[in-house]
Amino acid sequence: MRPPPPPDRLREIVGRFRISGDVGDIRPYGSGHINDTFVVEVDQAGAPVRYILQRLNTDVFRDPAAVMRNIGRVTRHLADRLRRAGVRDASRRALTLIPTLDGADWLDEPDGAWRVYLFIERARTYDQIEHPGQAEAAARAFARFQLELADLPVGSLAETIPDFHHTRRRFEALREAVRADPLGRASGCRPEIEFAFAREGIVDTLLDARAAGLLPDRVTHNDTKLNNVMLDDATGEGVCVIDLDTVMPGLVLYDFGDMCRTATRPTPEDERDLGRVRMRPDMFEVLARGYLSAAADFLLDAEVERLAFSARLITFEIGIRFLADYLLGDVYFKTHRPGHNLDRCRVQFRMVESFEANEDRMREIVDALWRRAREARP
Ligand code: ADP
Ligand code: GN1
Ligand code: MG
Repeated sequence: MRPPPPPDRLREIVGRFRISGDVGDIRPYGSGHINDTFVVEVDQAGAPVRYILQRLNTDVFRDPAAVMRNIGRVTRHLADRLRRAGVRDASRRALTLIPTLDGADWLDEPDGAWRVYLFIERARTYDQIEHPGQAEAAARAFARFQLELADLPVGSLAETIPDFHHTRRRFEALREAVRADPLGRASGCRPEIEFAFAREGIVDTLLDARAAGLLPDRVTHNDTKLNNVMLDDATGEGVCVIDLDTVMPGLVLYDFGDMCRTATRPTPEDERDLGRVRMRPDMFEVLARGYLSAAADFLLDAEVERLAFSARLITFEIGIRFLADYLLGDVYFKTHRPGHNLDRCRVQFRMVESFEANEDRMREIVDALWRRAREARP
């Protein structure tokens, strides 16, 4: 992982974007696991204006030009749609890239790939769910996002991380990490390794269905955790989907599953008191309702049939990624304490158990909502 950039360097970078006014404080911001994010305060003729400055993690995103081409396409596509629809607060509803002095979408520098976005004001992200309305709002926003990108040709976007949701490859990567065990950590997490190995049977399920032509590739977000959508402070509505680095062709099921992973759990992702970790069926119900309210128009039966399962699969996949990273010495996800990735893995595995125990009920909920949505169709 790269050392944090010194303050002077941040100021110099900001100076190379088309930002007018007097630049004030630049501070680290947010709780993402991948990129370096900063808030930039600017005084524009007496009006306080904020921007988000980000250094893309190029260890994770090996082709930053491809990432930024995707993001340019997606943000412009969304902005065009919003403007055509006459939406007045369009710049709060889709991310807006600020160009560099040369008119580019980003800066390619030896210390990283830099970009600046307008700061979405009067809205915020949540690391953990506080009430069911947030699950519904977040799911509706992510579904709308899929819907609004449905007319963008799938082939027009690059795969920014190859095999990002290839659960089989993620599983084999874990097996390899356990075998290599470079830091001797495997002996301290045998129960977690056994938990993972005992569930190999699920890893090919969606891959097989996709290979059989049952599940279409669509433009999807691929990182739909709760803190990647901004909820309006006043209305609670999901105003803007953010963190677009992994928008690429994929299965809608990965997006739905990751919403369930993060928006049905009443604790942080790294909760140490595992007794508190569980999926809440009431949260799942409103989440599924919010998702189907916008996605029912384009989903296929084959996708809907797998919605409940997708929660368990994606939570397992992210759990084994945390476990593999712990074994390899915490080289991928940012960590803030010893054993952090193992704590995160334990929470995911606890959630997998909870999804397993509730899957029949989750299916019933989805079936009932889907029946109602189909009856309401013209
Ligand atoms: P990461 O890939 O590291 O998760 P994100 O793009 O999700 O990075 O940004 C990290 C956090 O910064 C988000 O969770 C959100 O709170 C905040 N953030 C990102 N973009 C904006 C924006 N345009 N306006 C306001 N806050 C933002
Ligand atoms: C990372 O960037 P962030 O923090 O939103 C990760 C996701 C994981 C998530 C787990 C590019 O998301 O895949 O699901 O952490 N992003 C990348 O919290 O690997
Ligand atoms: Mg994020």
